[in-house]
Amino acid sequence: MPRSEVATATIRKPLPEDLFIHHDTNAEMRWESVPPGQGLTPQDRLFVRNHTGTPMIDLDTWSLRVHGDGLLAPEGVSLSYADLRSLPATEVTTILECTGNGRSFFTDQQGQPVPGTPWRMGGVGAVRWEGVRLAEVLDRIGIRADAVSVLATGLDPSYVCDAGIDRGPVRRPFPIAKALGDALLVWGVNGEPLRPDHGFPVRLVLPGWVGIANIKWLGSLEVATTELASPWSDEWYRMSGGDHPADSPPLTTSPVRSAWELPWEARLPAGPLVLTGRSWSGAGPVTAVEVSVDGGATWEPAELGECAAWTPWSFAWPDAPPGEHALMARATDATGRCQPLTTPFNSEGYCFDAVVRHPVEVS
Ligand SMILES: Nc1nc2c(c(=O)[nH]1)N[C@H]1C(S)=C(S)[C@@H](COP(=O)(O)O)O[C@H]1N2
Ligand SMILES: [Mo]
Repeated sequence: MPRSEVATATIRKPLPEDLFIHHDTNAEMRWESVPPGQGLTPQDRLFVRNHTGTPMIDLDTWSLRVHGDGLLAPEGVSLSYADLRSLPATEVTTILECTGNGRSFFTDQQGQPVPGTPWRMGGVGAVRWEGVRLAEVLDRIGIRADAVSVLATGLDPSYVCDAGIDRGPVRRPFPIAKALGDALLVWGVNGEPLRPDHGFPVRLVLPGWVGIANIKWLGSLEVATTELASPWSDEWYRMSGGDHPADSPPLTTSPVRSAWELPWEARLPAGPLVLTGRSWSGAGPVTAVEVSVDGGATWEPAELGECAAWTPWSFAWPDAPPGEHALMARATDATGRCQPLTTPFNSEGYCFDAVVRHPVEVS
């Protein structure tokens, strides 16, 4: 469908102050609003990251164009919503997390100013997706053995950067191995239809990969026998600056991170406390979480709950003394990645995975 026919607003859903922190076209989830026992993040509580605005797409005129020289028939096909829904459906639970989640801590914790949305740790959620494996779709269409790259393009308006230059629609290529692996085209979230702000009618999901890889409002997929390019892979969403090499690859797997289910600058009563939080990783389940209440001098294991994309944990603080404290939680994932105490600088403030010092005042 022509992009010009799509009406947009920045974010459509209500963003109550007690659930969200507003950042321009984006909305961050407040961690203190997450009920400790809640495994999946409902759509009305999920963070929103929009480069432009949420388009309102008409299901009757929407179609997904799949084309490119990596197909057996390069002119490709257009798939309707009904076409996709007729394919075998599958469900997968993943973490959806913005690459810039935690960005504000580069400045606030490491004294390194970085541009971009100043997320604390709430640019993240856990979602059970319903959709079809992209491999099923490509298998039916027919791809060439030498196809290497797939470019996903959204139907939201073109992104005009600060300098006033039109960079075209939000889009990002990914390797054919991911397309034929666990990539999904999704239409459902936690048992309900995908809502406008999160990609209605169909969104790409690349499990474990940085938020930008999960293109919303999917309009086309180009399958190619050459590497495809986009500003969202080649200019942004790759490491630059600091000690990173100039040819750092586009970011893929999300880092390991943790959050306390507490307000930012929490006030707590003195005495015995049981505090909760969660840890997650793009590379696999979290295997251990340790907590420090003395600025990192000593660490104690947190008690882990059952992993559902992220791992809930609790920590008993038997004698929380009055005064100001920094709560610290560090997780290790199944691949052995452990949260460091500082994250090496990168100029866009991506992938802040260091242990956050969560301020609490006990009185
Ligand atoms: N078409 C399109 N897809 C997009 C974006 C966008 O602006 N346009 N933002 C990306 C980024 S940066 C993130 S973090 C996730 C956010 O998904 P959500 O808004 O559903 O939480 O969507 C990604 N997919
Ligand atoms: Mo993002």
